[in-house]
Amino acid sequence: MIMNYTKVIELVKEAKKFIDGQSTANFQMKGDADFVTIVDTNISNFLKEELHQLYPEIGFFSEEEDGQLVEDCWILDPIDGTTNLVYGYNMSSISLAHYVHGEGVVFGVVYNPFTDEIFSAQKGKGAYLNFEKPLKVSDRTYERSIIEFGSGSTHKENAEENFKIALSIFKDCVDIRRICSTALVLCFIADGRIDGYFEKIIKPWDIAAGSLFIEEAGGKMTDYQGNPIDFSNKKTTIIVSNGVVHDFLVKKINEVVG
Ligand code: LIP
Repeated sequence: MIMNYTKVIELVKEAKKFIDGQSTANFQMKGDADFVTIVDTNISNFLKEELHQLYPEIGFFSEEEDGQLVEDCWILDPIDGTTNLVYGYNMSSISLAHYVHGEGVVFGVVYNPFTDEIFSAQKGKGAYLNFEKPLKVSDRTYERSIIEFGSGSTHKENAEENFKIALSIFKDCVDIRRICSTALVLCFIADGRIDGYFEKIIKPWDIAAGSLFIEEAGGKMTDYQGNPIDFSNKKTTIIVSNGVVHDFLVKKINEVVG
């Protein structure tokens, strides 16, 4: 099948219209500290419909429905960083990947509607910011690194473990960041802005598109044990890095997790 990914990226950009002018008060709770906005639902419905019209044979696996990973499918997070959106923090993204069984993620786009930055990649063809700037991870060692971590706001039972790991890493690196849109975090690592990230529970739609940027930009992504990520697993642990600090993160995490 010949894919027109340029058209797909245009659709993702068009979805910004569902964010513009929305009140930050327009949201519902899915659970403790877990929000779903009308924006998530509208973007999900819009992209699902448009992509289905373009490619009816490609399946759909997204945050707002309880689907499964199928042989050939789109993996969508309509808004990654929903809490940020609800609070007007202006750090959220739309994340879309095309996954093909046996090949993995073959295309990804992450769009930050607040900065108009578009991160995109096709497997084996490099990853780019705004179609021009090639993405490349940093070469910083852990002593010079900045590390993001997911606090797990919807799983407070893991708070002690998460913050113990973060404290241990914080003492050895330059600083810790909390961007809080994992899709954007992966873009930032791929673009060399920060150097690593870990989170105890992450979903496939948060990381699918970004995983291709990490691969194309020379970084590394594994679970806490150092194994490759399985996108059919709806709750995986994750470590992403510039490659240089990966062993440091695996070691620090497993000293705590044991
Ligand atoms: C969120 C992430 C955030 C991560 C949370 C959550 P949502 O996604 O992007 O960075 O720490 O675990 O998954 O729910 O805003 O799409």
